[in-house]
Amino acid sequence: MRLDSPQINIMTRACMKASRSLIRDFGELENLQVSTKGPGDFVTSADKRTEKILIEELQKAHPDYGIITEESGQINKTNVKNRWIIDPIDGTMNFLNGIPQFAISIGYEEDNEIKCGVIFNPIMNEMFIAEKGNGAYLNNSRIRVSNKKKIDDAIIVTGGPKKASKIKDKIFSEYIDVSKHVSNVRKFGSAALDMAYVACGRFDGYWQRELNYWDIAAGIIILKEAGGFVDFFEMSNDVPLKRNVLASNSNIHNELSKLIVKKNIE
Ligand code: 2AM
Ligand code: CA
Repeated sequence: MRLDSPQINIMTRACMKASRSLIRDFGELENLQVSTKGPGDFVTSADKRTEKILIEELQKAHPDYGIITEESGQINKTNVKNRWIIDPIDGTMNFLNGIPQFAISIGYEEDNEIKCGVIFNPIMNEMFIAEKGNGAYLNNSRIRVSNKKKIDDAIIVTGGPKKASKIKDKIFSEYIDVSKHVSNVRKFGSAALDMAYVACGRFDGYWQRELNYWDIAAGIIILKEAGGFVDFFEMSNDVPLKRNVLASNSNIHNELSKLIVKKNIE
């Protein structure tokens, strides 16, 4: 069985439509790498183009829903009951450098809880979808988190610090600590895909600080429905859209959490 509720259909249709222009733009980048202006401005407009298509498609179905997006901020702010959370290109730096590890991410939130999510890597043609209570899928197959039991054997993915981060040293020291206790740590550059990869067992766990809600909204439900655990640690109530995320299979969650959270409480 694959998910086919109205909400999921709206989200996947929007994703497919937006991905056509995104794939074209990704192809164009090859020519721009050699131009003097460089690809920076082009990527910004690819981001905006993709977001515009997503918003148009989602609004066609539900003009009244709230929308939180990376590029345009908030739309229909007063509707906080039903909201789409959109990241048009998650993994922008990969996209910019011609690395096919990026995705469109859309979460659907109802009464402050994420109910459905879609993460689509258009280059690999991999679509991760989930709906509360109905499981998580990669294309047509049900997915589950890995069954790895020992943290020493785990492959963990992470991201950051971003350039402007004020806690770079803390993040690097965390990276060293985790590296010492696990089989390997990787950095792939797309928070949405990192979470999706934990959901389908390619990685055993993931953590990252200083993310925005749109980076992870869809990933939250995909991970949960795949049997994973998701924590937001050391969150500040002043900045509700900012998140520190820790996600993994249930076997290693406690140990991974001890490595990261305990020693960083300020
Ligand atoms: P983005 O590609 O949409 O910017 C990379 O480690 C991951 O962190 C990506 O998912 C990236 O999303 C996200 N991220 C969020 N804020 C960032 C920032 N200021 N700089 C770099 N990556 C950021
Ligand atoms: Ca992002």
